[in-house]
Amino acid sequence: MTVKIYGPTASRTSRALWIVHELAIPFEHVAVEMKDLKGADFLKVNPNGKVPAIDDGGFKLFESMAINLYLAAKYGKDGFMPASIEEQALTWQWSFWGMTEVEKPLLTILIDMYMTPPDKRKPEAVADAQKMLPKPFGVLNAALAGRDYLLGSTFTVADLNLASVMSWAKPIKFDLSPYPNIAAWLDRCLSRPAYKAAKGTK
Ligand SMILES: N[C@@H](CCC(=O)N[C@@H](CS)C(=O)NCC(=O)O)C(=O)O
Repeated sequence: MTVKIYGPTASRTSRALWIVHELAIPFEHVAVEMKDLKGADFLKVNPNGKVPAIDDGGFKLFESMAINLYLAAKYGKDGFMPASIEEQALTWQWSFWGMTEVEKPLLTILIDMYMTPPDKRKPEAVADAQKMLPKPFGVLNAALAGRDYLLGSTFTVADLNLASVMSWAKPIKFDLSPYPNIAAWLDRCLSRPAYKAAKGTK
């Protein structure tokens, strides 16, 4: 059985591509273009008209974090999805936290820097977004003190999900020097061969 992964690599689809490489899950990458997301064919896969979305043998799922938690629970091994309910809850915690506390400000800055013509940029929105990040980054930096990964010494789906969101700190050149634990953890996660393999897809 192959899992179909829908969406271009240069989108949140890279999160799902990372996990299928990480877990060596057989997959088919359907690099549907952004312009086709509201077409009837793709709306049958994800009625929201957004990527990523997957089809795992007829089971369809959207939302990047839900997709990765599902794939980890179904195909993970060696603790990639931790066994205890408490550690599983921590993977949900960090996945939701990434989406609710840091994704939006990081994306605001990224879009302004790379996807917005200079005359349409909004420096006030970027300044507001910059101000939103130190508080959650302080929380994450403290959580990573004395450990290599979010749950301890092993790379899990919690790290993959959160690092996939935090990876946007790189293209926006966010100064992580006040957060040395985050800087080291992010480099550790993003140097994984599976991350690089995922970024190399179309
Ligand atoms: N919360 C969703 C966000 C999905 C999303 O907005 N994806 C973007 C691409 S990165 C998209 O499909 N945009 C097209 C649109 O909003 O019309 C997730 O994490 O999967």
